[in-house]
Amino acid sequence: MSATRPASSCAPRLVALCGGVGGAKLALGLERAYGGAVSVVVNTGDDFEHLGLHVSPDIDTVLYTLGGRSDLERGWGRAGDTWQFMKALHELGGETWFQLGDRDLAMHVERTRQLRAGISLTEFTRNVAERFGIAATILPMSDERVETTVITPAGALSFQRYFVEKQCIPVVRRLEFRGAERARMSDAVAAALRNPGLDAIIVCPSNPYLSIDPILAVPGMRAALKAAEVPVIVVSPLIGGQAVKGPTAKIMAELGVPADSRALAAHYAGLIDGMVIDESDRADAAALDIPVCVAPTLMRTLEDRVRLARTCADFAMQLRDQSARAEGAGR
Ligand code: FO1
Repeated sequence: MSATRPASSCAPRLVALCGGVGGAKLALGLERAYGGAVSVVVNTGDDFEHLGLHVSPDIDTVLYTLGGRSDLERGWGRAGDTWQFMKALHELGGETWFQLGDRDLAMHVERTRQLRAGISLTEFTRNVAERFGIAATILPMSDERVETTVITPAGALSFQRYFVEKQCIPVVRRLEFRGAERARMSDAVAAALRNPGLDAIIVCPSNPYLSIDPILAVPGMRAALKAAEVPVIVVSPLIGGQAVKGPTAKIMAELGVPADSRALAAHYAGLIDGMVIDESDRADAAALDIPVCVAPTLMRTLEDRVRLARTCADFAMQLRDQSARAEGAGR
């Protein structure tokens, strides 16, 4: 980070990096707090072709969450969905391991149709966000396919086979982001990161290995985050050494990494300027050699989401001011 730019006087302009359920909660808080000043760069490494349809689970989780249409209980899919299609598919002996609700199905059918007609994933996502009345800009990390692949002792599993069909039970030896080397950061993501008015970048409390690393694997992404010259802060997905939901702690153990804030900071070393950790992990703060903000990070209610969003933005602005002062003093 360098502090060459003056702090903006209105809502801080933020870019958030986000995966599915956990990340979307903070993205919602950021959107409610700062509206159109927020751009959310979303992981598409979970995307896959299923039943002939292009499914983008993390994009949809963010769209449904920010668009007030998500099933809050499950965290994914649409609120009030019905399952007639799945029942009929089951009757026909079709593949039912991945559940597509009747309303959710409309998203996949329409996205597939538009992608085949030459509309980019970025454009499709922008149009849906507009129709859902979402103020924030929601950006797929790339318009090209990147396939998160889980390498287990029994071989390679595509992400959804690992996550949904095998329920994250296989041991993770390694993760591969197939196609990432050929993927291009979309122009919209590049523009959001190059925006001269950008104030901070926030890495949401998403799984670092499954949700954030695919974003960082897109060529040029790490360089663009650095070149933005704004504070980059990460919100730990761990609370008391455990993930609120999902396999973060399990994967860390399987990769031989302790499930704590220090290991997360080491994972993001060279990229982040500060970390937000939960109050229950307060003891970890002393072991971190980057600035730390200790705050309640469990997001049960909308108020929790907005409060954490404001805490993150305030912390990032503090880092920016400190860096400006240090630069001024060094002159
Ligand atoms: N998660 C499940 O655990 N089981 C499912 O059957 C399932 C279906 C599904 C359909 C559409 C969608 O957008 C998401 C869906 N998810 C399902 C969630 C998804 O696997 C995960 O949210 C992510 O990919 C991890 O972030």
